[in-house]
Amino acid sequence: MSSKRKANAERSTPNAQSRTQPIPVALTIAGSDSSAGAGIQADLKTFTALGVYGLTAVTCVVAEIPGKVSRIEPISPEMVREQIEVMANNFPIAAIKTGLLCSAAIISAVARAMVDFRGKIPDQIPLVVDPVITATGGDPLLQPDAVAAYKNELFPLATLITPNLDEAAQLGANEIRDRESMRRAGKQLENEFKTAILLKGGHLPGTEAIDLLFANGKVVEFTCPFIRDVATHGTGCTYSAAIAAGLARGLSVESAIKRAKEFVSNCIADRIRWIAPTGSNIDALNHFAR
Ligand code: PXL
Repeated sequence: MSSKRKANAERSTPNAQSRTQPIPVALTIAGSDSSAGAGIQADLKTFTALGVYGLTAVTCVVAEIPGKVSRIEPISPEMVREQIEVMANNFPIAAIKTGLLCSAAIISAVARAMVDFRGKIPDQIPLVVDPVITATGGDPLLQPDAVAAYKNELFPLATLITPNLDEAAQLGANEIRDRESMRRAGKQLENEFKTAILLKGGHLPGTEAIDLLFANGKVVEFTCPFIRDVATHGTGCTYSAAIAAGLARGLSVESAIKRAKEFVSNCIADRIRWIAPTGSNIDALNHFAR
């Protein structure tokens, strides 16, 4: 290019310089939520809000509104693997999260892809597993026989697993009624799955949303005021995506969780609300809350 044309090109693209700056990359392997409050849509909004470039491997498509799942269709395990393979071969992925994985066959495909593409340095590419089993409204999202595949194939590869209290129970934790039983259950899961566990206590009675991190035999508590009267569809997805974003930016697991919890609380506090034709509220987290 002549020096004059080069100078013109540079003038017409004033931020060409900044576009070449590296931005951390995170991959989400999750389902599509047509109402965009949870799933891959929540993950991408979270990554974007936190300054991370998000890649996706879609595992299933869910037709739903907050509180009511209408239909789920899985993507073939081969196609899930191919999405991961193409991304891993071309982008400098710095963190990975999984959300809704739908079936045992997809969990197995994801676990095999993790072994193949995370290579021999899994510590440098953290994997956050959000073991999505049931939608906030109570509809089942994961096929019942898939829990065993989680335990046997994916959990051994995870840096952090982020169950809520219902998911903890379905993964075999003893009954959780209060903070003490929550501590016992978290330790039990950490010992069984041999990796860090973030047990999310949002459903416990009380004025605070308490989460406990069990890692390396230690317990760390994260607390935020509980925000009432907001339908919190997609909170778990947003939380795990925000943790993955923090890890992609080089934060420790503990710091990533602390920032992610603040981020989710802001998204809830600044929620968006519409009135449906039935007259009921439809709430969505505001991922771009100030
Ligand atoms: O919030 C859990 C969840 C995760 N992933 C997808 C979903 C939902 C909830 O409905 O649709 C794709």
